[in-house]
Amino acid sequence: MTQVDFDALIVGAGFGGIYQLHLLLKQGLSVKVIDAASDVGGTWYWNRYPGAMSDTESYIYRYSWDKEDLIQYHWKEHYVKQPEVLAYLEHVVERYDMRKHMQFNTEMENAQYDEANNVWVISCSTGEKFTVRYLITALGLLSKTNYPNIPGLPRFQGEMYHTGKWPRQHDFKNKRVGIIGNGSTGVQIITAISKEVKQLISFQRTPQYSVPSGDGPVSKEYRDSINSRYDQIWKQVRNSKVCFGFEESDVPTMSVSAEERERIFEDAWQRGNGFRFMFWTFNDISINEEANEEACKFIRKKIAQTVKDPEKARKLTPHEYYARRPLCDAGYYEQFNRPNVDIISLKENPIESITENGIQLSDGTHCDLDVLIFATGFDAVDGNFNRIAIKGRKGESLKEHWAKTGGPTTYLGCFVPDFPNLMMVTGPNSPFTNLPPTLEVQVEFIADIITQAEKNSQSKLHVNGNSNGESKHAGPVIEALPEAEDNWTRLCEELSASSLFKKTDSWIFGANVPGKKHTVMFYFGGLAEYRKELQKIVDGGYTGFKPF
Ligand code: FAD
Ligand code: NA7
Repeated sequence: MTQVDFDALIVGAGFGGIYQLHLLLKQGLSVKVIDAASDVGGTWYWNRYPGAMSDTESYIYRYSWDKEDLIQYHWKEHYVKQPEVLAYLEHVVERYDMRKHMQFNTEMENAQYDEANNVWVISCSTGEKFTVRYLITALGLLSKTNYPNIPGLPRFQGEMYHTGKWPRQHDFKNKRVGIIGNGSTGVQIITAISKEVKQLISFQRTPQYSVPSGDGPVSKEYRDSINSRYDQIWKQVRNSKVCFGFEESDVPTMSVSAEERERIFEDAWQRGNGFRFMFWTFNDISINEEANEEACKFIRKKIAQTVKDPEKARKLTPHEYYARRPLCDAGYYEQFNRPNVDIISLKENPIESITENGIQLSDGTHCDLDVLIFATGFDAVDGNFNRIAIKGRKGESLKEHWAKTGGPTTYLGCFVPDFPNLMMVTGPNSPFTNLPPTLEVQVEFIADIITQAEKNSQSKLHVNGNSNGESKHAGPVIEALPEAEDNWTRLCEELSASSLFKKTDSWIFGANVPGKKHTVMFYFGGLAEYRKELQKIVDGGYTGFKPF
């Protein structure tokens, strides 16, 4: 049997990689985690921009598996801010003494499956090579930054930042700041820095719908009440669709009177949270055009009521479907009432070029800037897989495999045929939800399938071991069948067919990066249904996999 450095290599030290390490260590495997970052945290290591925070409520933006820690580890407000999430993940790593299994500043550059020996050989930016039996990627679906290709960009002499690669320090006082991008990140950073900068210009390509987050301090009574109900809470979350801690509505928008609709939307607006507004109010906002327009009209009315300058309000008002990841904010539209905050509609007045000291617009206006911030998002979901070469059974890379299948296809979001013993946490076509609960389900499934395969392998070893006690068997091979990948892809396509998300250009369908194929990249069936699918597979003796 080939000598291995570790049983498993996990790539990525965010929410997914940390939990995967915890479980595999518990199973007695030797495991190493590597990350390109210089410390743990993943998303919350890289995204240190002002205003960075979760848009899932604090009490469920965390792990569910350590009840004592859940109850004892404090959270102050309804939403956890970036420093708190980072501190939480660091705390979990310390609590379970996991750091000694982690190596930072180490990027996986390529990985090659060695079929003869049934091992993966991974080459890293440090020059190191690791030979392992299992390769588990927890690369993050929002971690490869997307920079716009705007003429003149390298000429800019001021400070330049991407929100997804934010430095530890910045100082924007008395500076003129331009921000390109107004998705979740743009909305957060604009809301956070408007009051401290000399001037802020939002360069907006497509206006989006945002609702209040409902953030604020939590009382001791509220926390105690959550703590006393955690078992119920996680049960509800795992049996829901989007896992945001509320019961999703089963009421169609147009089945109630106009007054009742208004009351329900207003209630959701007052409670706060984007997912609540989209999925708790009615059951068809994301799939029915008429229902969607009702939600749009409500939010447009709120924008008109909030933004005093009619010209700014006009530019901020969206007219497309309300069908992107639903945004929420702590006073985004209000910022445009400040005299130092302005907005340019790039559809009306496109950027001609970036200059040494600002942005030149097509109408001849030059915006002088000291700081330029790109809140332009990520090459999401498959971006991190495509930039490195992960080569499977036939020496074919994932990128090549996906070029053949027509998109980033997987079985269950975790497995790909011809890539034995490669497992992905939140790979393409994973559930579209609040992520920690989904990450946990996938991490547990991966840990379980490895345990089962190891057990099977031990019994085979018992039967086949030779007289020297050496194995003729090179360890288990966990590999999805091509038809399982096809069926999963078809299911994901069917589930997204009626979604207005599909008709709207955003990262969710790969439509935010020029040249990237617009294709299904998520399972829209919800976590409850996803868990049922997994259970069926286990009950069937791991259907969809080659026997192992
Ligand atoms: P990540 O946290 O992205 O970690 C992946 C790690 O892999 C990174 O540290 C990266 O450096 C490393 N890596 C990637 N490629 C390589 C390589 N080749 N070699 C070595 N290391 C590599 N989700 C929610 O559910 N709710 C929210 O409220 C929410 N808010 C968010 C806010 C922001 C600003 C962002 C960007 C994302 C947010 N998300 C949210 C999504 C968030 O990414 C997930 O919730 C979660 O943090 C993902 O954890 P992960 O472990 O899968 O990946
Ligand atoms: P998003 O949601 O992809 O938003 C990116 C924003 O950047 C969006 O407003 C884009 O406009 C804009 N953008 C991108 N490229 C350009 C160019 N070339 N010119 C002008 N504007 C551009 O990324 P976020 O980081 O905000 O959020 C991603 C997820 O991370 C989010 O859902 C949370 O889960 C955390 P567009 O709309 O494409 O016209």
